[in-house]
Amino acid sequence: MAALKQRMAEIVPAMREDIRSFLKQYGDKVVSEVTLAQAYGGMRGVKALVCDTSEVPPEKGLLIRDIPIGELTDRLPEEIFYLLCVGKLPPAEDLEDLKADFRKRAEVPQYVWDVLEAMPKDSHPMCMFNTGILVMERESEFRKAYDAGIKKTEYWEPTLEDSLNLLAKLPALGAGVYRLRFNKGPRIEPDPNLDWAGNFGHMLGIPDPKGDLKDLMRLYMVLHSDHEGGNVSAHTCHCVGSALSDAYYAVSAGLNGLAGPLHGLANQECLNWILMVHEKFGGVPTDDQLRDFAWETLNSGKVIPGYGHAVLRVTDPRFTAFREFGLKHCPDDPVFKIMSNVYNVIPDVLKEHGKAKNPWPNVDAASGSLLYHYGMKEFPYYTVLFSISRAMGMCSQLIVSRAWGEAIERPKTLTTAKFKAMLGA
Ligand code: AMX
Repeated sequence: MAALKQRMAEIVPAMREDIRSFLKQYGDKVVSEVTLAQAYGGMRGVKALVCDTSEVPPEKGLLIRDIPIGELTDRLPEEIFYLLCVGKLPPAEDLEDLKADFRKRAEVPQYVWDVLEAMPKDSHPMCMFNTGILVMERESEFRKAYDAGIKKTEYWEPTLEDSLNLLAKLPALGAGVYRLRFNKGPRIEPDPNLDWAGNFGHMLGIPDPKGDLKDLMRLYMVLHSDHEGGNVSAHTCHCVGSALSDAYYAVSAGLNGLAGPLHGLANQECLNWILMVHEKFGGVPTDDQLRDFAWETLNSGKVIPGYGHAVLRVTDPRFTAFREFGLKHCPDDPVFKIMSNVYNVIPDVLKEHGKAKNPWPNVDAASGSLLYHYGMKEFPYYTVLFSISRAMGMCSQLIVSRAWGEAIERPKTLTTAKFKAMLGA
């Protein structure tokens, strides 16, 4: 049995028992209350979902299984996926096993390319990427096992199998979409000596003489891997998965949410804003010019992209990690410089503006300028990068919730008339 599956098999019975007895003892305790504003306002802050893979304390930023993301920036995405699932970083032999396992499962079936090649040439890369995932649903081991009558306590096993099969293929699928959609020439074969994210960088086919782009892809995949369970993509994946739809259906559903401009698509807006600054000032502006341009943006009723967050109340540690990468590898790149200088100016502007609860940058403020520097200039593609990474979080959440036997989601809705009657309005 593969090492990751073996470790999961060792921890799942105790996890299931722990949650069962916790619920038995405390199941009727109140953990959250809901105001009318929350019911109409995206359920913001309502504590009504469980996610054990990661957590985002507002004053700290992302913790993966209690480890701050800033301490994981030198790790490989394979290590992060193992950590998300098992709760511990892998020992060297387990890591090698997982890397080999991903390599073994990496080939994307030809029928996927046939479908993608038949799509209209102006299809959005996210739609192509997601179509690729959905069309592979016929491979699902979970669906086969379910149809054959698998026991509930074993659901996590074919879910892990589906997750490994799916995740292993995402670098090739993502790189294939890039090359097909943006006319970059034929697909590039994987390099058997490279890791999962390094291979993705390789298969994109962007010149990378020093290997920096591969390092950026490793970092990118680590930083975006998971962000609790309540964001649109994770929650959607979870909700669809709770119906026992398999990982292909559930992850694809989650990624359809990631494609939205208020969620994963935001990163392309950030770079647009920086490039607007670059064009307007013919290069890197002074701090005073930046400040004036920020006020112009705000006074025209727009937001400063890349700043603010629904949960965080500090600088996103993922932003810090990207900025440090840029300071090390491309400190003189003008677009990176603007991005970096913006950080010196915008928080004070937003504080003075007085609306945003969080005046600090989020992860999306930094990533685009680095991708741009390395020659990936096709903005609509950026969310596909995010998707390849976030699929690790979605899959791990799905595996863990299947392992302890989560129920199908079914919150109660009321009509506005009923709410009014309830409150005597
Ligand atoms: N610039 C200007 N105004 C901002 C702002 C910003 N960067 N961030 C928040 N505000 C405003 C909001 O628009 C809101 O105004 P309103 O009362 O007139 O509607 C007010 O401040 C309060 O908002 P909030 O509670 O601080 O934020 P939120 O939880 O409603 O929204 C977010 C969070 C990220 C959507 C918002 O900060 C924003 O639009 N930021 C810019 C876009 C962005 O960076 N998106 C990436 C998010 C990360 C991700 O999911 N990928």
